[in-house]
Amino acid sequence: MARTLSAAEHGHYGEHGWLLLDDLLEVDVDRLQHEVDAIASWSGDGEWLHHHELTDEGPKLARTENFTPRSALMAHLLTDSAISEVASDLLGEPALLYKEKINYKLVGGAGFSPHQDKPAYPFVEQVLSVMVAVDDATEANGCLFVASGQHHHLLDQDERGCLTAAVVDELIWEPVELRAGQTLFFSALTPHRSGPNRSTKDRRALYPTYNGQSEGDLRAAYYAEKAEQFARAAQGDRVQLSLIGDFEGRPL
Ligand SMILES: O=C(O)CCC(=O)C(=O)O
Repeated sequence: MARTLSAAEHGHYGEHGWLLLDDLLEVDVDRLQHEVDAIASWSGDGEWLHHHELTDEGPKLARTENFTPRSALMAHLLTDSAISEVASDLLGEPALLYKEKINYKLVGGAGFSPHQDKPAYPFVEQVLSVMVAVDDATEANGCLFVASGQHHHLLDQDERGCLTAAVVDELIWEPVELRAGQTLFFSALTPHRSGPNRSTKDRRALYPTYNGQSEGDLRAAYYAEKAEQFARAAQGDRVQLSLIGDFEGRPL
């Protein structure tokens, strides 16, 4: 039977704009970690996208996207498991995978400026962001901080597509620490940010993004748009990972 949410879980999401669940991962954390290691090691030509950053310890992998076509395990976990069932329940209709990413945040990896995800997602109105912790995410290694109850509209953005300093100062930020294997669902309008990884262990996280079936299957259009925008983008002072400038990592 499909995993659906209780009234209390729906209530929490509706009030706060996020929901943390324990019991959705259908494989052992070791198996997930092993698959993330395998994806990180992919080289050569393929449709997947690796992005790197310069840390004080040298160049490191920051993100991989577009990996479900080549990973049966990830395709299962993100499109045909309790995670996508809960995404469907929250969207109120079958959830389709809009995009998928792994943020590695290896030791010394950079954080993300305060932002809402929605401006980074063209062609779509209702979007749900999800984080599956591959490693424990703590304040020391750069867990998310969220502003609860602020998921009803877009807030003022700066030229990077991140929240303005005035908005950031007004919001109340709370850390959301996750144990490896836990899943955090949050609205694409929920303001969030994260710090760098100042610990001695890597903090990897898997982020599927979903839209409702009524808006169509937009994954190919998203990756085509990303390729086009990246081909046109000039190198700046930050590594560009997405269609907004939220990542604070330095270019190689
Ligand atoms: O992984 C993190 O620390 C934050 C990620 C994030 O906010 C994003 O990718 O939009």
